[in-house]
Amino acid sequence: MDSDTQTVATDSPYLRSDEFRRWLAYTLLGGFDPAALAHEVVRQTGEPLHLVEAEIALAQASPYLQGAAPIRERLTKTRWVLHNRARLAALVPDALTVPVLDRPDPDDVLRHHYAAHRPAVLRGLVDDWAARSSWTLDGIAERLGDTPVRVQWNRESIPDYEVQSPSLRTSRPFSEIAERLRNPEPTNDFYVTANNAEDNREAFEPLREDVGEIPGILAPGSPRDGFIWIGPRGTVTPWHHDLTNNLLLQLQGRKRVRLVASHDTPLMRNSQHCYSDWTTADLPAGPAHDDRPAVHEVTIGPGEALFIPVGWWHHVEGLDQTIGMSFTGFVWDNDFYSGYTTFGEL
Ligand SMILES: O=C(O)CCC(=O)C(=O)O
Repeated sequence: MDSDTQTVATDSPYLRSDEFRRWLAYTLLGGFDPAALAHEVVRQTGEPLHLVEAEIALAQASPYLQGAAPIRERLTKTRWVLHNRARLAALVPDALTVPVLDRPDPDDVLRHHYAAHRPAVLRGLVDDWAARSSWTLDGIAERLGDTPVRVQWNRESIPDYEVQSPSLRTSRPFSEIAERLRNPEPTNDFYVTANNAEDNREAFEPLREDVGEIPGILAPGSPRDGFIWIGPRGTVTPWHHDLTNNLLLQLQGRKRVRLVASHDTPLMRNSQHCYSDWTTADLPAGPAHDDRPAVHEVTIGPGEALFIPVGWWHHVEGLDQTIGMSFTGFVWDNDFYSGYTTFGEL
């Protein structure tokens, strides 16, 4: 280790600041060309070129940065592996079609979707459930009356309502929620979501007797513990991925779901936990282009369930007033949560 290079100081307090040095390390490790970087820093800060070049040389000579280089190389290699998967998946003409399976054999679901890590729409799984006919807005309103229900409220007041969802959580008598739901105007301002599930366990208990089983796919008894989703036309659940495999079931109304394969995670602008910085308009359905991943699109209606593989990105829009459930209690290994550690900034 050369101690001289570590102690060289430039004459610019800004270039010597921790903030600039953190940014410089991040940018150099990201693979930015050092010469181009020097000119960019001069352009943005007005600092003299020779001082900027000296600071960049100091960073490049730093054993701290050199020690991090293999991590960058491993990341680059992982991205290469994932990009190859994306190119191979795009080779077939129906690459963006989400298959629809009618009353599927659980073994086919396991073989071709769960273990194969590919989404599918599953039909005919819940035809015998009482909830198929009893979970209408009027039916639920009658049973719940004024029972307080946890709901995401005032979502339209902040752009990152999903990330900030704990701060938007409130309780309202179900009768008040039902009244808002009866207004046909589309809105994303309120939504009973899985985030409210724990708080709503007792409130929704009377409804659960109408929930049946999905034999061979969900563990016996587990559907009753599923998450309940109730929202107006116009809800938008922004791009994110789950930490488990998930089955999203519609009982009333349609949802349009866009999906991006987990192998395209490097393109998902994932700067925090499971969220993406892409907006609704940024990623319409279609093949990959420029820095955008291939986007699948499917609409699910009453009685249909979408299997969303763990780590697959999804974006969900309520095309109608919707009532549905989601489940994670599969009969197959679904504990991908306990190995997940990256809850913060990425
Ligand atoms: O139905 C929705 O609005 C979102 C469902 C979802 O994203 C999920 O279950 O992870």
